[in-house]
Amino acid sequence: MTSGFDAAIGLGSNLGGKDGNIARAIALLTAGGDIRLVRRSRDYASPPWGVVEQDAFVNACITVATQLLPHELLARCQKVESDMGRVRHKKWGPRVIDVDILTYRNETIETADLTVPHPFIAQRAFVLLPLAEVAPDLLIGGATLGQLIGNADVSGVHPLTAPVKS
Ligand code: A4P
Ligand code: MG
Repeated sequence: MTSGFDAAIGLGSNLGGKDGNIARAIALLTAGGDIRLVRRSRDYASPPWGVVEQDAFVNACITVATQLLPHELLARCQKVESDMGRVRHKKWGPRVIDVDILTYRNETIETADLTVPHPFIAQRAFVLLPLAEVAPDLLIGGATLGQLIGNADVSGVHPLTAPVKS
């Protein structure tokens, strides 16, 4: 484990009870005991990125401690998505829940089904702002989250709730 956690995970929802979906996904992901929640960010409201003609998102990030290997963790993230009834229609389209691995220890992974760090972290304020709450010392491609936030378009991305004590 580095910095008190093994992986940072991003969650997003823009269908149904969005903040409830985020909370349920975190509960499902950590229910088995082999993925332990270290920190949870506030929920953030954010305008849709990529495919813009869709409803606004709620996003959050967590850090977890786990001995699962990266592909095992990916399988668990995808199981949460399918258990919550996610149907894949369209890339970057509406979803009940999206659970992405943002970082795994200090590893760089480039396989057909897993890219870590997640490729668009630097461009996505809806990832950078909650990630900075739970992993303030993280470096992405050598840059601090503060530097990346300084270069990102953070307009419209704002916290929904009071800080969650950890
Ligand atoms: N995959 C590769 N690397 C990873 C990783 N690090 N974590 C593969 C998780 N999955 C990873 O994902 C497609 C494939 O990516 C998976 O089969 C997995 O093997 P998907 O979840 O099926 O499809 P997707 O979500 O449409 O694509 P993707 O690339 O995950 O989309 P993103 O990048 O998550 O973007 N706007 C706002 N405001 N907030 C959002 O949360 N999300 C998206 C989706 C678009 N716009 C958004 C938001
Ligand atoms: Mg995804």
